[in-house]
Amino acid sequence: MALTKEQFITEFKDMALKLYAAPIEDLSSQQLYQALALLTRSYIAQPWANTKERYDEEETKQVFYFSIEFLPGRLLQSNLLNLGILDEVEAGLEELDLHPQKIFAAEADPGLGNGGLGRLASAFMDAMASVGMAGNGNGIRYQYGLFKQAFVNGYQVELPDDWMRNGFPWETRKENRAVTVKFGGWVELRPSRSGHLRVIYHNTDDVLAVPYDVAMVGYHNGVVNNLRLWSAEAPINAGPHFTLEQRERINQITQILYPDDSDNAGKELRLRQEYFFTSAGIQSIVRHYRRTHNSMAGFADRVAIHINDTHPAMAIPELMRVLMDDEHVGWDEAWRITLKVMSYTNHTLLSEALEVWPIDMFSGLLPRIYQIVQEIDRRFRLAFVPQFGQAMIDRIAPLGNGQVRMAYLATIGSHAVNGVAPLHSELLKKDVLHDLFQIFPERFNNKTNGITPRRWIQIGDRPLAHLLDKKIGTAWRQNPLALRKLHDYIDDTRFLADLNATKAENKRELAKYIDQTVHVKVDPDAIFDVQIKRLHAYKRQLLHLLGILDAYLAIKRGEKRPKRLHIFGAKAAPSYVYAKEIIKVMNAVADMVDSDPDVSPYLQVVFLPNYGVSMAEKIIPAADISEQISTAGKEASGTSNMKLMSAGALTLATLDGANIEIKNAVGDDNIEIFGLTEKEIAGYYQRGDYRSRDFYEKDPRLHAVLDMLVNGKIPGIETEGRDIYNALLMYNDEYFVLADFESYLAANARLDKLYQQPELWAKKALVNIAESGRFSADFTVQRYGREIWHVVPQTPEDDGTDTEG
Ligand code: 9GP
Repeated sequence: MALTKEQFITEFKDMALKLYAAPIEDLSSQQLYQALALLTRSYIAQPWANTKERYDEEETKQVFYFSIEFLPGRLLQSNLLNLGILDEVEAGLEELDLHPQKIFAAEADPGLGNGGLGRLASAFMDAMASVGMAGNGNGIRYQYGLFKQAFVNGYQVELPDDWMRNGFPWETRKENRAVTVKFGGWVELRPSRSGHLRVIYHNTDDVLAVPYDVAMVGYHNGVVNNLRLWSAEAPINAGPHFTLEQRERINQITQILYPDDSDNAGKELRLRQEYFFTSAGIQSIVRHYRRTHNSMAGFADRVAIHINDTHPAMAIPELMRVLMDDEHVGWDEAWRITLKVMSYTNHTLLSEALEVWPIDMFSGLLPRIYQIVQEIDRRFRLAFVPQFGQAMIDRIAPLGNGQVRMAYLATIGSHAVNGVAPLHSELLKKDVLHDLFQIFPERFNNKTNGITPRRWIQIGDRPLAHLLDKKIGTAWRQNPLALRKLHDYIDDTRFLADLNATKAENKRELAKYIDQTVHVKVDPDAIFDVQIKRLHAYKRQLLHLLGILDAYLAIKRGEKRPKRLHIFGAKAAPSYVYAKEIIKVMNAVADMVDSDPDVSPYLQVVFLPNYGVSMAEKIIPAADISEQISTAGKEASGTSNMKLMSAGALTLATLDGANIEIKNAVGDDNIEIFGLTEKEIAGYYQRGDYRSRDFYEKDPRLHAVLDMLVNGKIPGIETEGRDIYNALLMYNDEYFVLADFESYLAANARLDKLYQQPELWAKKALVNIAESGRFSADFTVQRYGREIWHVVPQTPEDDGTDTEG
């Protein structure tokens, strides 16, 4: 859109006055943010309405991305960027003597997601709008995010993430689009006079699902898509017998992301959440469709629904329910439509993340849905037992072992099933969904994850963005494949020095931020070695920690090394004791290193609390090394690996997830690979001959490091150190940390050496930036669009460079 600086200044002052009846000089950063957000919304309103109208008029096929998490990050800057008015707005604010970055920082990160899964969903929202695809999100409007992480005495403490405290100016409440979601009670099936089955519900607990819509603005293309978030409310005519307790139970549904599910009540609440947003989404999609169509026959030509991980897998029986019970479509036709509409992405091979529900709970809470799942199960068995045998079908039918198995249900009810990196997609076929692959081989495919360089470079890394503009022009901002032009400058000494200078500038900025947030002074000349992701044993923050302890001992012995600053950001799930123990030990090691004058000139460790999208925007541009060190075969894809690469960090990686594609993209010389391969690990499993103790016995460095966990050298970790020591030695190190220790150290030593040659380092950084464009989510969603959703993407065109296989 077009907006001059002067126009902006007038409109902004006007908006601030209308909102606060005060001149801008008197407003706080939060108030300025609110005024600016509302003004920005007013710019979005018309293209938002136009986009909707166009989709309806042209009967565009629409994608609905169902996800229990979205992690959009702050929206103000990104909306201004995508509208094409960021520069004008910043110039205007500066002219008013205001600090744009201070105002942007007043925005709370939406607490609607927690990790890679949610961030990917939001990257897809941004990408779909930006390539002109009609893509909508469907999720939950959580009052509270997962939790706000603080450290007390080195321990993780979980505080409420009251992210909506100051309101969420980007949302629009649409009570005229509310729907009712039914729980519990019982159903009666009665033939009606017209021959249809009448489904009569008795004694249900009804919940009103009220949608809040958030605009998803496309980059410089006038497209604005919709993210619909559902909030649970008491029914309007709840009647005199509606108790406070009932009201409370309803409020709970959308109160918090991932409520504690360590007991049955918590589990049931999660099931309620899942059905709630899935049912509300399906009902609203069908209702919208039916406004302009008098039958459901063409539904699958106009609608694609994507199941992001299994949380929304109930979309399958729910669509069947609506088609049959409300629209009176027969089973066969309803199933044909459902299969054509639904597609499913699996995001993990970890068994604990493959959801199952106890049948008692499921059938009690969702009696009609359970009947439909039973019928899906019955027909599945009938169709495939003759060819594949009872034993195999028993293993993979939707119902089995007293459970509803959501990954199997999702696979059976979708026409496409994908993993998120080639290795992961292969392992799905080989392992977790192997039997289903035998039956439906044509459904399985890979769609490697992607990221949005708009947020990570254009917004997050402005020094780099400006340098790129100067050297290769601005085409990369529209089409990130244009970053490849950087290869032409691989021998341009001046440019390589400039690249190093932007990194140095970003490191100084991060050093300031670290000082402000945790009051630790770090040396901006150190190597910034970054590991930012959820804390999980398979991601092996512990291996990184053992490496730090080894460096500590080496420096104590008098070895000289280039100074390294290890930066961690990670939340542990509140009930994940082992992960929390690792956090405690990390914090203890950070203190120990910091207070040792022999060591602190060469080594520093900082664990930044409450890692999230906004913090990532600060850390990533400053990273020299990106640690992607999961046990091979365990990380489905990863996306921080892609973001860090695009900032020119060198990846220190195992051959896992999308690391493999990064390696293929940059070549062996521009990435540091170490560790066991997935095949080698599978070999250990098959033979059953992994003995972690052998590594401990034969490697004196490892021995010394592990002993530190229990010999009192690290203060305050008696219990935690012992538990970790035992997990590694007595319980045989489930994630092969000890097996990979030696090669991890060797890879680190190579990086230390390389850092002594700044120009060579910069060349490798350059190759990483140049090749990062292929990981743009714009291309990822175009592949989904072409191959799964069958919608036609518009701009900009993928050049066919495929990262798959
Ligand atoms: O653990 C995966 C991560 O590897 C992947 O990048 C991300 C997005 O596909 O999904 C994560 N999975 C989950 O968060 C839960 O399945």
